[in-house]
Amino acid sequence: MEQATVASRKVALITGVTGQDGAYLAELLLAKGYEVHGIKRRSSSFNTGRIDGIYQDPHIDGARFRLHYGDMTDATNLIRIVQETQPTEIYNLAAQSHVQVSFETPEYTANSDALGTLRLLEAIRILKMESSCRFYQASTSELYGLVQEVPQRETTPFYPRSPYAAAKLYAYWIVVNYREAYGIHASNGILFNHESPLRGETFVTRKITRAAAAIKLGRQDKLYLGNLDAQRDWGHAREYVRGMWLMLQQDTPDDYVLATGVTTPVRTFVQWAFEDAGIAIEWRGAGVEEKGYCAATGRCLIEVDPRYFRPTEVDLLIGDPSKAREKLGWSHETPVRELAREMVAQDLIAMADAPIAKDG
Ligand code: NDP
Ligand code: GDR
Repeated sequence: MEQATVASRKVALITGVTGQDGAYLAELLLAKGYEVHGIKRRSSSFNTGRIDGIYQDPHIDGARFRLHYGDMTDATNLIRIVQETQPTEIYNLAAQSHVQVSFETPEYTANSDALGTLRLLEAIRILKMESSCRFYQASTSELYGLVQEVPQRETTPFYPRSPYAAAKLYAYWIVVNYREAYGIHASNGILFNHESPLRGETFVTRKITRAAAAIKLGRQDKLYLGNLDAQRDWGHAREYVRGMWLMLQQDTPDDYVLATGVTTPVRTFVQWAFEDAGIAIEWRGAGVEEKGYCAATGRCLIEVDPRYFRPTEVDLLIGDPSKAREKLGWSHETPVRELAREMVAQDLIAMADAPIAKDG
């Protein structure tokens, strides 16, 4: 970078850059002229598929996108990366983000999602960057958990229902505390579910759109799902990362809900996705006996498998994004029905020669 002053430098550090949101955010910030640094984990296989399209060869002059090996469980590594990159904005998106998996790996989830957040905030303090570096925390509608109030807003009480949500609750409050204690410009984005063609394959929307495409193409026989009655407020990830950036452009840090204000049962999303793949579904039975049949052939294509039920479930999420609309000027654009259509269209292309998902 040339003679940029501290005030005009735009340097972002994104943890979780290889994930769905990280990929969209990196793309957005590069388009805005930022120098973007991302932390990726070492893996035995390639894990940069979502960001390959924006990769810049570091050997070429003027490259503005750089990746660093790191992990949220390694404090010294995080401190060193923050010191080396001197970011003006940190977006903490890295997390063990799968709710069901968190019941199986609760300690690891707490280490990466809760303590990982603390480690980054401490890096800011240790390096005396409290006034030069802003901080975004990927908080979640899972904090609301057991329904206390609908729609859920910034003032709705939290009641986490999984090890993931409990870890994110710690992260939420440590961000608030470091803001109040040390004056760090740190904000929580309480984001409701957001999806896209880049969504991880074991989250329910993508599992459904991939299966609808694979079944249509004759590459899969059946889709097994868990709780079809859960309701989620699903928006488009590309629009939500813009909200993250907006939060860090405000004069004062704060916490904001990003949501669409519309909720949809999992069962309806299944119906839409199969419809978009050209398969009309008829439902028969109820509860664990419920099955989805192809209306044209009578073949059973969808079956409930209790293995996918969670020990404690979040039944209903519907967010009120009024504060983000009024203070940030943010609102969602893509309705969930259109989102399902986009995801199925992409999966019909991708599934033509992709391997079939094993589990989810
Ligand atoms: P993804 O699961 O797609 O991405 C998670 C990212 O975190 C990946 O890059 C992953 O790396 C990385 N990661 C996981 N564990 C570690 C670790 N120990 N050290 C370093 N990196 C790690 O999540 P999303 O992009 O969907 O979500 C981004 C964030 O927003 C997460 O914190 C999630 O909990 C939160 N959130 C997501 C919502 C959503 O609907 N998508 C809603 C609300 C909050 P790798 O690629 O190697 O696995
Ligand atoms: P969620 O997303 O738990 O809301 O967390 P997910 O897509 O995993 O589940 C949504 C709902 O669908 C039900 N469900 C199934 N879920 C999965 N994964 N697989 C299935 O087969 C299945 N069948 C039914 C679930 O029980 C649930 O009710 C996501 C993650 O991105 C979090 O990181 C983020 O914080 C929240 O969204 C907001």
